[in-house]
Amino acid sequence: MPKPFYGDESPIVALATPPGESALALIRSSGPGSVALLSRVFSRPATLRKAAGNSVVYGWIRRPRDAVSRKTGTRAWELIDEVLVSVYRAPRSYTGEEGADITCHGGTATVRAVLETLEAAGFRESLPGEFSFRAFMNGKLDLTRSESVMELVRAKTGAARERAADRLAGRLQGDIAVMNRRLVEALAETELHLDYDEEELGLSGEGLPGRELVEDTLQCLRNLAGSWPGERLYQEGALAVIAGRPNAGKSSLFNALLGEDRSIVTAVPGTTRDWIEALVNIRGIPLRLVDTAGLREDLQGPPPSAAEEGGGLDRAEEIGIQRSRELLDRADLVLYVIDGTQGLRDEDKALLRTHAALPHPLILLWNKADIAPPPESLLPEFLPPESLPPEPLPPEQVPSLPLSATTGEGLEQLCGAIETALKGGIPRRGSETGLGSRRQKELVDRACTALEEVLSLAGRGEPLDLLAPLLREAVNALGEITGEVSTADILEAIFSKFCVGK
Ligand SMILES: Nc1nc2c(ncn2[C@@H]2O[C@H](COP(=O)(O)OP(=O)(O)O)[C@@H](O)[C@H]2O)c(=O)[nH]1
Ligand SMILES: [Mg+2]
Repeated sequence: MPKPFYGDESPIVALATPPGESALALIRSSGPGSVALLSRVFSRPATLRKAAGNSVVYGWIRRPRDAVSRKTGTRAWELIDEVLVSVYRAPRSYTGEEGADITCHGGTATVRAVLETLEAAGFRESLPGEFSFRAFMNGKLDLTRSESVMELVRAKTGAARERAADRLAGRLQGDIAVMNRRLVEALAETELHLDYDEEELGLSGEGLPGRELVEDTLQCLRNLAGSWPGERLYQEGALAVIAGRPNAGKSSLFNALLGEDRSIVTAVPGTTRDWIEALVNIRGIPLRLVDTAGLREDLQGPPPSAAEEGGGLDRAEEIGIQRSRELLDRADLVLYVIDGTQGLRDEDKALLRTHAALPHPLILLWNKADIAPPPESLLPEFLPPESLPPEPLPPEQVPSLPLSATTGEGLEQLCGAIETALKGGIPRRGSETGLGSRRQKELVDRACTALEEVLSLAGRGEPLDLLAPLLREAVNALGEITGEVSTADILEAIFSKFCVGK
């Protein structure tokens, strides 16, 4: 069989629901002739073949028994599963092609048997994102909407879903189309002037035709580019590491934020030997929260040599601590827990100084506030200035909060502080459209750079034939965002990141 490729027209199938045990599973198929092909392994072939688009047909998936059993007179068909088939007729389907969704029972063996039957009948297993690829090729979705489909599949929080749904509804596509039209207009005017003598048209110096159009569009594009840090946060989430001395209450905080007892909490220092990660939703931001092994002061130096081993700490705890440090390097945010009953120890100061070298924001938590009231003012005497990170928040703004991981006091304030810390440098935005992928952001940047250059060259009175190619470059970048301008390898790179069945 030839290697399948995006863009061939063969009938394809894929399981669209997660594999495993479930009441029902959805297997989708698409491609010219796919309904007739399916009817070959369906208990009511004629009904299925005649079914109108957007209708549902009840029946069984079945497969022919082999020749030997046919001779022995047993039933010619083996029944595989009782199913409902939703029929689509071109162009009224997700892909724009004829197709059928098969709702079968969700057992692993059942799904496998149905898929095998369909493949034996002539369907081929789809490539990742191939359904969406076909939808794009058939003009059903532009690239921004195709990408938002995957965003919806991956959305971890309600806020992330809302943003993706906005893009699926075509809002970003619409905004890009408006900008594109303006630039094309500016380009057309520029090219028109190229065909004539500039003197004749009365142009001089800064005469970039459609200059205002270019300036307005550049401003809109800059706003759009500015949306990405925020959008990215909702899509990709952030990594927050809980750090602090052993017994400070890190695992208790982890559990409190999770709302369940995932991490072992004991009164013996060093219980959390490695690290534990969980995904929590903090004000709509998907936060990967990590509970680490305590970072002990006596371990601040290089790891002990083999000869020194066998001292106070066992190997497992050492490895855990090493991993904690690596995690801290990658963190977007550190929640530093101080044991209120012990106060700020030299060990804490040393650790805070280590964090000061890292660029991520820090939130200090005075834990066990229920039994150890926090000092009158946590700042400044509580926090030695040299222990504070210079970026991204100035020292006086490092949030420090009293907390009780066991009673839950201070947790709400902590969630607010996490949101503020992560959105620190991100401007607050209203209901404006936002970008949905890094790819889109890069193209918007490319368009901005080209337009900035157009304006700067025009300002210096450079001739129009130097400006026109730059305008065209911006138009092409916008066209690539929606997919109007695309090449096979760009498309393949985008859709191959999708999951199979989408
Ligand atoms: N009273 C009180 N005890 C706490 C609080 N947080 C943690 N603890 C206790 O402190 C001990 C150590 O907690 P744990 O979460 O295991 O600390 P870790 O070593 O930093 O992970 C346990 O006995 C907890 O019950 C708190 O807010 N108030
Ligand atoms: Mg712990």
